[in-house]
Amino acid sequence: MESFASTRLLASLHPFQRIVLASHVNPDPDALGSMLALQTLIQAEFSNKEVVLTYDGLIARAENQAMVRVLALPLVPISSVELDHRSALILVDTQPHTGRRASEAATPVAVLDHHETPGDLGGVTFLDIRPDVGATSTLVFGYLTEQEIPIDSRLATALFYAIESEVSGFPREANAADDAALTWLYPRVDKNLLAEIRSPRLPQSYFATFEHALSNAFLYGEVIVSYLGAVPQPDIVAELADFFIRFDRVNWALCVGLYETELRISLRADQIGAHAGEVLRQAINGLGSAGGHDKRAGGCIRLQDVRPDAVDAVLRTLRCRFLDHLEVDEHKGYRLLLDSPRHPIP
Ligand SMILES: [Mn+2]
Repeated sequence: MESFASTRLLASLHPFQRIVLASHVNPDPDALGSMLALQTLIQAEFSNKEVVLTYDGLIARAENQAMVRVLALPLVPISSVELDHRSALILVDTQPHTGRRASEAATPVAVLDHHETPGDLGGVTFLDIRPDVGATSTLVFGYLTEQEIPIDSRLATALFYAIESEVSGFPREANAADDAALTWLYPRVDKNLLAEIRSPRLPQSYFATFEHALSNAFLYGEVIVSYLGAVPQPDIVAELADFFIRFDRVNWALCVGLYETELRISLRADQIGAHAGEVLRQAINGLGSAGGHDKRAGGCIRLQDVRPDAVDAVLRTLRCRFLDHLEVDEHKGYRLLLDSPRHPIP
C-alpha cells in the first residue's frame, strides 16, 4: 500500500487544514479535470479539510467555459486566495517557475504534471511528473483507482473530456494508461453533458478571427505562419494552430495573436520527436516564456509597446529565429490564399 503515489500525496497533506489547487494560466480541460478529481480524492480521505479549486487568467475557449458551466466547477480566482501556513498549494498540469503562472509567490507542497518543460522543483515535498502520460487527469484517475474512491457521472464526464481533449491530435500523444482510463470512464459519462461540452455555441468574433488568420497565413516551405492580429480571447491562438497543422503541405504551424499587451504564441508539429516545446523556447529565448510537449507548445511575450511598428519588430524577430532554427528560407514565403482562395499555391 505504501508504495502508491496517492498514499504518499495524501500523507504530505496531513499537516494542513486547507488545500489550494492551482494550475497554469488559462486552465484547459486537463487542468480542470485534474483539480476536480483531486478534490474528490482529498475530501474522501480527509472530511475535515477544505479544498479550494482556483483559476489563473481566463477560461476563454467555448468548450472550456461549457465544461465549467455544465459541471458546475466551483472555481475561484487564485488572486483572491491567501496562502497562510495552514494551507498547502498543489500545482497540477504545470510546474513552478516555467512562466505559465501569474505569480509564483508560494512553493507548492505537491506538483503533478506531464509536461516536458522542466520547472524549479526545489522545496516540493511530493512530485509526480510523467511526460510519457498523455494527460495529468490520467495520473489523478490512477490515484482514485488506487484509493478505491467512487467516481460519479459528473467526475467521470470531467475526466473523460479532460483526457480526450488532451490526446485527440494525430499522431496521438497518449499511452496505455490514458486509454485504460478513457475505456473505464466512458460507460460512466453523462453523454448529454459531454455533447454540450464538445459542441458549444460560438460567438461572431470566433469566425472573424478565423477569417483574419486565413488571410494572414504564409507558407515557408513546409511551415505555415499566421499572425492573427488582436484576438478576442487568448485560447483561440492554440485552436488556430491545431487548425493549420492539418494542412497536408505543412509539418509545422506557428500562430501568434495579440491579447491585451501580450503576444500569445502556439506551435504545432505533425510528428513525434519534433520537441516543439524546446523549439519554441529557443525562438522566444529572452523575449518571453514558452514550454510544452513534443508536438504542441505555447508561449507568451509581454510587450512594452503595442504600437503596430513595435509589434511588427517582435514578430519579425520571432519568425526569423523560428525559421532559422528549422533551416527554412524566410524570403521564400507565399500567402496560403492568394487573390482567389482557390488559387493553387506555387
Ligand atoms: Mn495537460
